[in-house]
Amino acid sequence: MVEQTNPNSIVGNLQLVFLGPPGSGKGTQARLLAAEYGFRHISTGVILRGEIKAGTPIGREAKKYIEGGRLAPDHVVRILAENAIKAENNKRYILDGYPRTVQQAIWLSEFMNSQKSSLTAVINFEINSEEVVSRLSQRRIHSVTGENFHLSNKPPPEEQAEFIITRPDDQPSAIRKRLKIYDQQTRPLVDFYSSKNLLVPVSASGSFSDVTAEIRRVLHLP
Ligand code: B4P
Repeated sequence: MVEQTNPNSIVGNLQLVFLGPPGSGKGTQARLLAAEYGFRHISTGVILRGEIKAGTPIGREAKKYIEGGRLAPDHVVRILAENAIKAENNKRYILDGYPRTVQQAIWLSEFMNSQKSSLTAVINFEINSEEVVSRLSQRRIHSVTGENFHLSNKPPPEEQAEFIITRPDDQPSAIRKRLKIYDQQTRPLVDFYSSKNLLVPVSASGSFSDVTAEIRRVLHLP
């Protein structure tokens, strides 16, 4: 739990990482909290998909990794993440899905030091693999707005059916690969941030509002 006496002061200073397996709801919760508290949502997944859509050299390099369920190369994501953080000018933001490797975490720490800034907390989304597989296999995306849906928990609107797609990395073989990669490359960050006293666990297996309430509680958000 993050120790703060004045809940309003922390809203002004939040610099968070959302860590967790694919499909644990990092993006969903980041969007909800950003809308409510007005801090910026920096998702490397969203940025990478934007580069792929725009057909940039970075997007062309990242595409073959992401769509097959692998992580984009560290050096590619580093540039995108640091540019996005710099644009925020040390204000409040959530890093959703960055870092995802120990190398990225070391770079992030060096970068934040160079900006005279530091992380407030790393929210660790705890959830079991069965729940994650069920969520990802039911995730659908609006191909124009990028909005996320879930076939049972947040069904896409029927009148928009022609725009609703399944992400290439949400195919069953890619989901299995992403979970394996999470265990090998991202889970070590739990110990990394725990040893720095930054890790704040939350149970991510409840409903949308349960998870939001728990994040609010651990961060003492009003
Ligand atoms: P991301 O776009 O970050 O997405 P994600 O990890 O798949 O999902 P997230 O945890 O945000 O789950 P969501 O809210 O959507 O990454 C995609 C890919 O980009 C990565 O695999 C990687 O290849 C690449 N990438 C990104 N960052 C990188 C980095 N730093 N380094 C290298 N590569 C990188 O929720 C999932 C589903 O569950 C949705 O359908 C949602 O509606 C549903 N859901 C959410 N919360 C729920 C709840 N409480 N109850 C029921 N359903 C819920």
